[in-house]
Amino acid sequence: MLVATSTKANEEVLQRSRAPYNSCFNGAAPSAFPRDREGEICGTGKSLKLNSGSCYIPKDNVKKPQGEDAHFISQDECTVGVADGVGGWAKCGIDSGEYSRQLMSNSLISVQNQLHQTGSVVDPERILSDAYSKTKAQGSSTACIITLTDQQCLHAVNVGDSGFIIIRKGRTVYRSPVQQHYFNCPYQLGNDKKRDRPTSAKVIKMEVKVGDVIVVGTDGLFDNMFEREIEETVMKAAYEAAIADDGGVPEPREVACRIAELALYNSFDVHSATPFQVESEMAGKKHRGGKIDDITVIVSYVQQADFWQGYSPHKKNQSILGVSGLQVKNGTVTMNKSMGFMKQCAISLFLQLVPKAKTYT
Ligand SMILES: [Mn+2]
Repeated sequence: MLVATSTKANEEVLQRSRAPYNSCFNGAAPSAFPRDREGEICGTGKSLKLNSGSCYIPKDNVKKPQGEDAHFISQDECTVGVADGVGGWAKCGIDSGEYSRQLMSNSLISVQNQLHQTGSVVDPERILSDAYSKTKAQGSSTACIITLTDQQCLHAVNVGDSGFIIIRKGRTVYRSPVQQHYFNCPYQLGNDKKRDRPTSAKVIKMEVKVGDVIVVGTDGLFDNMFEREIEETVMKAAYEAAIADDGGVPEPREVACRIAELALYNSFDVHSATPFQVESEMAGKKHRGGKIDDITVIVSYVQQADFWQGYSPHKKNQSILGVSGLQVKNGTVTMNKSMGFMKQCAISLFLQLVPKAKTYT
């Protein structure tokens, strides 16, 4: 038996590992929010669900306290959406936030209408075209809508530079492509002739696995955080919750807030490199550090629909970290000696987090 004890050193390591680029997750890592039967893929006929939570930090503006981003979560229909009203309209006295908010509330109405009509099927392409045709506000907006289908695949539509990543076992395995006309001018939905239409949306169909973490955001997130920083924030939230709460799982909302707060921090940092700085350089423009913007983050876990049913709290705790045979109890991580590859990865990960851990064999 090998035991890693949670100590003050552990806390210090977690603190230190907050620095960007100082990755403590080298090599394969276990899924952050693993489930029993981890790795189950779509199309197997087993029912999956999305468990989602969000955080929105509008940029500081007394005249527009709501900012220009908008989003929705339909927990029951496993559907989420984000939109980012294009800021350039402010020059003409138009608040694009009005457009993005209408677009998202019309999207949510469309989800409910579709459900009423079809029983269970939610089609993001239809949501977007429905919502677009009903949105009459002035302005324009990017949009990204994601649903988990009955076939347990992720089905998404994306217009512009909002988007999502899929994190599997601590690594980004997919990132939705950005659509832009030119640097810093994303595809955008709007009613005037110069804007794009829902038919311009990139349609994405992806298989997902139990334990995947989907991070959806506006450019306020993706311009200020590299994928590696998002991955590490997700994994750290998972491990800290596991250690602090006897095997607990952080709420998706809590993880979304941690990501958004780091994006906010980076947005004010004029010294560190950011994705926006890299993009600017590639476009031949000079920009240092982060980009101050509205920041929207939605975090969705892919879970078994019946995951919590029939689980005693004890069993629930055992299943944390997606590695059966690994338990967190009273701040102590216990692992079985005869373990497979993934379990070994979990051990090495924990030993990096807890370098002074006592080990027993
Ligand atoms: Mn933005």
